[in-house]
Amino acid sequence: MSHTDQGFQALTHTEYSPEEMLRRAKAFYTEHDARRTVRMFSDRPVDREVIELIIKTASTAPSGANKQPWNFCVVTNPEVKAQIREAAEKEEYENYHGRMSDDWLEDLKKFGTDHLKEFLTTAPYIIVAFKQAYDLDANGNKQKNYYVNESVGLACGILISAIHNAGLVTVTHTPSPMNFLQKVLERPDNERPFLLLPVGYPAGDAEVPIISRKGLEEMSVWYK
Ligand code: IYR
Repeated sequence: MSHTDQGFQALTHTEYSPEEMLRRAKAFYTEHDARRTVRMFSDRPVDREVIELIIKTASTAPSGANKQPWNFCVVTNPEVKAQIREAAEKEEYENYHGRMSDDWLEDLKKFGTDHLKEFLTTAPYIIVAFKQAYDLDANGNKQKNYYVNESVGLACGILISAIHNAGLVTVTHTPSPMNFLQKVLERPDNERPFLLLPVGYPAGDAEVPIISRKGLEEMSVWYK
């Protein structure tokens, strides 16, 4: 984004034949339907360039007034990962032992989750998405951003697709509360942690829960 961005230019657009459109839509769906949230990671290294491209892909998301109110912090340092794991597990212990309702714990049973977050030290990368409630202009004045949660949520969705497209896996981890990430990663006051995503290869023996996705009739309504 540049402050000199202005004016209009002709749209660059690719149109497909109806057959090609259908083929592409099916292929895209099939690819996305194969994505699974994974909590068991391998420590196999992943090229930094792939992670850079995944983040650049996420940053193509639409955002309120094109403010792009996100910042992706990439952690590879084992000591920092260990620090994040220790703080996250401390919060999660409290969540699983009193802060979460019985209904919530019941809903999570089938995922086999607990307060232990080994993936935070095993995965080669941790990406922490921060949202920027405002920017500071050259004079240090606050410039408010718009639809920040929606914008960063969209960017994270595209991030997850890009991770899957590269043949890597992730889990959307939201240690709660997660303000410790602001301190550990030394982020400025206009940034708040939004989502934490470990990224890497799945463990060779990784398992995932047996779950299903809602069908079209369950999750869409078509008006006449
Ligand atoms: N944040 C906790 C609990 C948790 C909550 C939901 I909603 C999930 O879908 C999965 C886990 C944790 O990460 O374990």
